Amino acid sequence: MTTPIDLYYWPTPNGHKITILLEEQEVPYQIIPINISKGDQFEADFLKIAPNNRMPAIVDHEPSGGGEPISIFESGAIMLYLAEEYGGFLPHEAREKAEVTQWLMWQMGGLGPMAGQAHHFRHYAQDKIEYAINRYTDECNRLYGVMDRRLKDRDFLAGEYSIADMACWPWVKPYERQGQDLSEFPNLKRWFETIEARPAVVKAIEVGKEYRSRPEDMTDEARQILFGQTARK
Ligand SMILES: N[C@@H](CCC(=O)N[C@@H](CS)C(=O)NCC(=O)O)C(=O)O
Repeated sequence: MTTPIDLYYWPTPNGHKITILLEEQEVPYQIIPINISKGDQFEADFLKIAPNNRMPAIVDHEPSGGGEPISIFESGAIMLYLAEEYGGFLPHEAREKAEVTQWLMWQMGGLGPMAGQAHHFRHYAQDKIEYAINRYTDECNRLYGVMDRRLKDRDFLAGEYSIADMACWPWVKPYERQGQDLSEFPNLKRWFETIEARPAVVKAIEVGKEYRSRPEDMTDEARQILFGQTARK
């Protein structure tokens, strides 16, 4: 590969998934920061790649089949593409592959959205709505329980360390902000600490550290950009 993958990125759990995979694969990439608090996700050039105005997204300038660059949005689709194109962390055999893809989809459709809402109502919402806080904190707790039971008799969520683990791990990382206590989930805690210690993961989490900000520091302008979105504007 002579041209690195373009990674449209901001240091959030969905962004971390992709830096973790690229670091594990040792695939060269360059970061293109998408400052979601400033509205970079609405720039016309970015929307051509990511019409849902969300990062992460990638452009692979040298796909193995040749031809035009391939652009991809949605972190799960990006992980599947990178694993298939650059190897590792996704088995080829149908049964083993299905194990991984179901846990990847579980993260995409369950853990990510629910934990995201827990973060929102616990930390970003200015009105502290008890029903919403309890609803998403409890749902996170249930999902952590699903992972904990799954990890009772295995090291990783689906066979060997895979893109399913890499997708879930960044969403467990801010567990305290989701109102969770890992000591309630001993198998999940072991899994979490094992992955946390991997050199590629340590490196991946450092990427874009300088851009990180805390919910408490969010400006009114950023709040409007992130939480004032409708189809009309
Ligand atoms: N399902 C998408 C979710 C991506 C997503 O929600 N990204 C957030 C940051 S974690 C974002 O770009 N937000 C910008 C916005 O809300 O306008 C994925 O997994 O890629």
